[in-house]
Amino acid sequence: MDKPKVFIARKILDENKEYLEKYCDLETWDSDLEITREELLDRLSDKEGLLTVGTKIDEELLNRAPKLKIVSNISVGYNNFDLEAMKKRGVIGTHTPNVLDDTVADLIFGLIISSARRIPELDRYVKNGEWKPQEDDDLFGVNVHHRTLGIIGMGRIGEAVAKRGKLGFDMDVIYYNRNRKLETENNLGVRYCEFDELLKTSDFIVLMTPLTKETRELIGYREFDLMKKSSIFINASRGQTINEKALIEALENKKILGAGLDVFKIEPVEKDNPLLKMNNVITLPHIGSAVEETRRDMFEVAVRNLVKGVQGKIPPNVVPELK
Ligand code: 8YV
Repeated sequence: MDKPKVFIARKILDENKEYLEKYCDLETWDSDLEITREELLDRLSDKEGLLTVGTKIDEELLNRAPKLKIVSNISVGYNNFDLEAMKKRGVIGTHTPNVLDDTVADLIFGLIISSARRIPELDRYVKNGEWKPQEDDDLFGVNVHHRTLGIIGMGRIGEAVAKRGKLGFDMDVIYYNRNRKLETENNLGVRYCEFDELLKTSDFIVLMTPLTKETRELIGYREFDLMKKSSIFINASRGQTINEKALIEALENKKILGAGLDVFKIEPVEKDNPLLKMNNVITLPHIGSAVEETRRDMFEVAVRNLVKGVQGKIPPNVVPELK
């Protein structure tokens, strides 16, 4: 019997290819340059499976891929899926949860500590030959330990951040989520808090909600206005969960103390984005899960999902809305 045809829209590891070749007829995109939309649509005309990151899976793509059974995302986020369109066609969508939780939580803590203690800014001084005297209180930071950490979106990654804050840094951890997480509250001693109250009382606000219709620009002018002037805002979810203009305005007008960002409205971030000029903003190129062993795990989960999907079986990590 012919093996099912699949398209791999980005570079994967040799071990992934070896695994996939056992079960699938493989076509791969091996260039470092991202595949163009048109090229991708052409390649999908006879494919049953697609392995990708961030590709928009919408009506247009589905129309051009009549045999498609599964799209396997190499990411935990799946805001690239038009869930309604996929549901209508019976196309499965999978993601890579769990394996990156601690890795992303580590990065978020990195952003918290480096914003609070101004590590990148001070690093630049030292490397530029300027040894700022320790008495220069213009360069003092703020404490992380024993401060209030507010987490918006208490999923698996949110919990991993809460654990670090509570157990590692004796922080008072509060959270806001669509539904309460009583087990986490009991296990970790974190407190549920209404949205506005969290914004008003947190020293560090971590946004860790998936991007959906409901969370698009969840944090805007009103929300930044509610935050303390001394607060630091961290976003490692998706750039569109905030109104970026409102963040820029809040920073320019000193409505908040600083920000740590791994994600932007437009990625790669535009060169003239004012955030890039601000010393009190740490900017990273969307590297929350970018650790070799974590990426290897994500790839492995994603290729296994793909194979199950093209075999007509139910893959382990179908996204909840398409189950
Ligand atoms: C990216 C992420 O997938 O998993 C997610 O949702 O945002 C990241 O892990 C990764 O950066 C690959 O581009």
